[in-house]
Amino acid sequence: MIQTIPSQPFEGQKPGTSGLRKKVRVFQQAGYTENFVQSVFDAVERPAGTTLVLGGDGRYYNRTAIQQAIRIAAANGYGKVIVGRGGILSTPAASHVIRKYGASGGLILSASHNPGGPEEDFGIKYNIANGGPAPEAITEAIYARTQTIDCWMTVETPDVDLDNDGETEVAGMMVQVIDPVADYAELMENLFDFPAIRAAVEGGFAMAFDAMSAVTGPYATEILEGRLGFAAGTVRNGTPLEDFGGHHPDPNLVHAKELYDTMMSPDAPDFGAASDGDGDRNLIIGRGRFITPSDSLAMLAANAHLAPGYAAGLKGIARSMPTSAAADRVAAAQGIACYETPTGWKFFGTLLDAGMATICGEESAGTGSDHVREKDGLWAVLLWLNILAVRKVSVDDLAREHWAQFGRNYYARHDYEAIETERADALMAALIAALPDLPGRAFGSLTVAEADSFSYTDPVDGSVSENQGIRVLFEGGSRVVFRLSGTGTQGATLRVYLERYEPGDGAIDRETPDMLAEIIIAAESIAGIAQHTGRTAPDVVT
Ligand code: VG1
Ligand code: CO
Repeated sequence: MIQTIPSQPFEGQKPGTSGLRKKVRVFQQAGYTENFVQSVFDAVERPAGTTLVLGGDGRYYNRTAIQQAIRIAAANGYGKVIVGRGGILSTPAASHVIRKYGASGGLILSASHNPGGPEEDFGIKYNIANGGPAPEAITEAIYARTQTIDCWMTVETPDVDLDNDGETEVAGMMVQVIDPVADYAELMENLFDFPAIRAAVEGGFAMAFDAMSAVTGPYATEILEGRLGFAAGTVRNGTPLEDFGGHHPDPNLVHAKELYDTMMSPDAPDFGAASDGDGDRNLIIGRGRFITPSDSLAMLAANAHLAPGYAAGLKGIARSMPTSAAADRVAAAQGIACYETPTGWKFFGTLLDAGMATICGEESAGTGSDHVREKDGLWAVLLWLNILAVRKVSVDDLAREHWAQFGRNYYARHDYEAIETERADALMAALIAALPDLPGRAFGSLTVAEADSFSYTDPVDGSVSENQGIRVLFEGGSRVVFRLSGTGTQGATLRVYLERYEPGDGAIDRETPDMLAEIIIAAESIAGIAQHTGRTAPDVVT
């Protein structure tokens, strides 16, 4: 019954910041997806007869890859596969399902905010038994296996019906199709004060949620409209589409512009939010007030105790290095630790498992807590709703009060996309070479205090991750960070992260571009972006 199919390694099956991401056409090559899935099963820890969770963001190729993975799992001795109906599981929901049902891990099929469709992107990510992304030691082992693999195993069986809940046997393995929303919705109801939010809604509080034709649609519709009583139509673009309607399911001011325009208009609802392809990112916009993800992390941390799930307070906060230091000030005020990790959710797992951090966040619109081991878009939205319902203030007032208390970290990220890889590498190499000479140099009124290549030693397991981005810290707390993206599928993407701190009694009510103008000029002088890449302006500013 089990078939062993001879194969040869494919180049480049190296997981990046968040799994293996390539063009659909690449995954469609004969044996490509199978090689990678087999390599995962060869490399990871999985007792015989264990359970695998399987689901994705519904993008093009999701169903094909799921049927392949089911057959390969059956041939490799899994006892059970739990799969979301329709092949759907948001990333945070998959993390929860892994934890709740004691699976040894899960395959999440997603390229997150990258566009979908036959000519666009697909991705596969493995999460371990704690529900979180595989740490680097495991992704390295998977990659090593892809370089030596010479066969993969499968079983011959018809496709499993993914559209009806229930159990099917596949070559001695059980496949259970579950409601992708139910477990997750129950978890949210346990963490947040749903009655308080419902009361606010009854009192006229209104919101707009853009699901961006991606995986969060069914979750948001059930929770926001179904359980919290928001008006029908609150969730826009709520049906997951294989190509996300031709858009990038990236909840930022560029790709969620319609929502932004709604929120800046005179008849805006009280609250606006969006999430990404796989449901782990969030965008928060109040009426007339955009909240940067870094600020959102800080504001949520400062107010989390208002939600029942966090009433006992926070054990610690963790943020990725390029995320602004706004959360650090909240941690200091609460007398708890703030950890600075490399980019990517996998670095939060040990801190969450060890009970050292409760809330984590990234500047890229990822926020989450120890309720799962992934960032969680709807969770962030619900925590905001809970806080607003209890405090009965507008987003704008909450933000102003926060800045007056803690000061404001003006922040923006400039992305230069699809640069030729050699040019991007040359830019980074030149930056690294220039590091020793930077301290003491002046750029306009800014003087460099310190400059380094960020290296992280995990405080729990001692593992070291080097070359995680170039930091240039100026006197007075302003900063610029340069790093190359690890999620793109075309050339290189240079990310330039800009930050300036103003104390609470300073200029906290200015426009971000004005406040960052000098740092932007300094970043160009330091990195020679135009000279190296030929680009004089970023493609995306978030
Ligand atoms: C980006 C973000 C990072 C995030 C990662 C995965 O990585 O910067 O913060 O964790 O995407 O998020 P990079 O290497 O391209 O900068 V998701 O929602 O795409 O899974
Ligand atoms: Co995502």
